Amino acid sequence: MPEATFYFPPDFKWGTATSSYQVEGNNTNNDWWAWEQEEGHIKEGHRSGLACNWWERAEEDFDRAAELGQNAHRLSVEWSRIEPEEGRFDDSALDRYRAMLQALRERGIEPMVTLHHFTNPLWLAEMGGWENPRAIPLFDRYAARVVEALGEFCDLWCTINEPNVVVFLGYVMEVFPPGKQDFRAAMGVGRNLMRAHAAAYRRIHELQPQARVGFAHNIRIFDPANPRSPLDRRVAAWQNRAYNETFVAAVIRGRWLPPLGLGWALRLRNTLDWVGLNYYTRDVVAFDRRMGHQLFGRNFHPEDAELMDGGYGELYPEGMERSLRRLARLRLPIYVTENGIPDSDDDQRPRYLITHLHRVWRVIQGCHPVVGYYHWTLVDNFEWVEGWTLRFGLIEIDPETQARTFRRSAYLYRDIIRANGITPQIIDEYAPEIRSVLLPG
Ligand code: IFM
Repeated sequence: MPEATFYFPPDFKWGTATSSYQVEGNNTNNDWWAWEQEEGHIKEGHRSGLACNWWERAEEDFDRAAELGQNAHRLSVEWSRIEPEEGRFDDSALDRYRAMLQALRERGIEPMVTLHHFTNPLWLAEMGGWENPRAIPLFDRYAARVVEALGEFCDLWCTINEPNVVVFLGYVMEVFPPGKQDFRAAMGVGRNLMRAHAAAYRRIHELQPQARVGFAHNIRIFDPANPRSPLDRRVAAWQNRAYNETFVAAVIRGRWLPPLGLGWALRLRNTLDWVGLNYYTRDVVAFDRRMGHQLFGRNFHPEDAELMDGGYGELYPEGMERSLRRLARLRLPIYVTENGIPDSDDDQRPRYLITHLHRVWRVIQGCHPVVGYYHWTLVDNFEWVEGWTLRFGLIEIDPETQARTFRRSAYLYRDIIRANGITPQIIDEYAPEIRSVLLPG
């Protein structure tokens, strides 16, 4: 009897994801550039600099994506380029993005455009960023300009990337700008981001009725360190609610759930056409009364966990399935808008890719509509506070010379896309050590 192939639906989208700041280079007019210049913020004093030089040469990497058979790409546009000063829009920046989207289309790659991926124009940061409710109408106006300019090439929009990450890393953990530890401000920022999402959702549909609009939600699994401890269970459940559930509840049910807020948010209700999952890893959580800013949870990795480079997290494919099954309850199309691993020598990535995609496949077998997968990422790029120390790319880059080298995983992803599934031959060639797990008997 022939061995099973894990086939994906015929119209499945296979892509990679990137963000403007991480790949374009010289994005000098935003809060992240300012943050980078301050000592101690970025590991080893690294700088984004020219990044992957996409502002000049994105098309060359689009060629590489096409060569690998990808039919989708998620990129973001940079607010600080498009609106360099409040109210002044730069048509030449929009033209560059039009050229990029056209280039993707010409290569048979469908673009998904993210409007906000972590960075804020300096002028917005100076007026208090997302703590200031004025950010909402300003984002709405910016979204309108982008859709008017780029709508000819794109109708798949992601309003905001990982609002929960913006909130927790910027306003609780002090590692993203503005580097605060202020829970009250954090929750205000979270509400404003979700209000901005809803405003943009409506605006985009007004301008482009056929548009499909969603946001990219980072889900992290939080499991109690000791499942028999009621306190560990309680803090894990709280972190889960705060991080994973409240943002989605606002835009699906039109409700603020604590700690994000309390009461109705009716204007926000039903403002998703699809939901995006960014899944990477899980934490185990133990109650610790000293960790008030983390809802009294101390987060760590299980002792026997296999870790990714730089302690980025546990390699935990089951979390992909658990996250997708949670989102499936929303009864909306799901894109895996990000999933990937920092692995500079590419010794874990093949296994990571196959096991995570196998989990996606399992969820699709349950008739849940996962419609696409965007691997993070196409080429190594500037990894925020980790600088260039973490390498997530299917393609390796030397940021000094800009030289590219395909990693083995790039060919693995190409072969999966070609087969539109995971075949026994692919497993044998790229990760024979997991054959007995995926193909028992
Ligand atoms: O590089 C980031 C991306 O910008 C947002 N999601 C997680 C990725 C890897 O850390």
